[in-house]
Amino acid sequence: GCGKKSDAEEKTSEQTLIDVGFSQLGAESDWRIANTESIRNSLSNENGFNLTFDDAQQKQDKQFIAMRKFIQQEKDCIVLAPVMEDGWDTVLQEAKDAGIPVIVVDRRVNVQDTRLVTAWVGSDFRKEASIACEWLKSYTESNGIKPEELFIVDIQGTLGATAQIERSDGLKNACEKYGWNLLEQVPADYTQAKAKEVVSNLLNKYKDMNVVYCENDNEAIGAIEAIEESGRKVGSNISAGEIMIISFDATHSGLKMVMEGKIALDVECNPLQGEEVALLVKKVQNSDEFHRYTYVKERAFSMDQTVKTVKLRDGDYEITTLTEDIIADR
Ligand code: GZL
Ligand code: ZN
Repeated sequence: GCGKKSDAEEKTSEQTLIDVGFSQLGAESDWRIANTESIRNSLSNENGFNLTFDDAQQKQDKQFIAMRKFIQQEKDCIVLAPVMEDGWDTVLQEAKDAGIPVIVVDRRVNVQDTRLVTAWVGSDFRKEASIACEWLKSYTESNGIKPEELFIVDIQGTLGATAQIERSDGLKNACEKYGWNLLEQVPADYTQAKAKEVVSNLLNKYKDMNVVYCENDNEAIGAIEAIEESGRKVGSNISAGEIMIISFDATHSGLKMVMEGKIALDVECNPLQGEEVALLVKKVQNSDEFHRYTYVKERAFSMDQTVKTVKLRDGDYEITTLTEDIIADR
């Protein structure tokens, strides 16, 4: 009834909280922090959940420990944000044997038996890479830059993560297809510090490097620091000797750099998966029909006016010109 809940009602409403264990891979980037916040806010008590959170500091072994703890605690459901694709078969089989559904978010897992994963919510990283590479192709054509004049370095994310595999492959394939020079692909674990160190080394090694493809914004910030400290300029005017930065995530700090013309293109990777995850957990819990795979929406931002749309397999893709209010609400 309305008004004050009776003790009995209070009791049952306590019992009906869905008991969820969330194994988050780490806190390595702004994207990750936003992802954690989104999921924790959505899987709240008032939304009907009792959430146990674990941060594995980017170590897969710590994720295994967390998963086994959740299995031992007989959680109703486990949410897993896997640090890399491989190695999950055993612990996911243990969860299945315990009758606990596992919902994977963000990156994917590479398992023999796909039934070990009840559902997945995340981004289409391959599409993100093709948006970036098709934009670069259009940009060079619109600005009279020959393909063989591009000398690209790839600052990779955590090796083995779906985002890394697919963003790196997308670039590699585009370089082969369009005749761009791919100088080197170097891992930097999605962190600013590692990217700064890696790009400093690459600057000494390759005088002709003119495009830095960063697999997230934290790496882009580190790359910009290294480039500016070496006396070079970042920007879009490759012919004038500027080094072009392409990045992913479109975090607040990344978009500020786009606004300042320091990042030429930033492809969004939407971390706000909390609502989708909460919906999925409830549908799985109530045996309602649900989507096995859910892709979150993403855009791409640039201040450059020469490329408004790019052609992708599934049709034209609009490049969003960045404005202050878009940045404000990040
Ligand atoms: C992508 C996610 C990546 C982000 C990085 O969905 O896995 O991990 O691009 C984050 O910022 O560290
Ligand atoms: Zn459907």
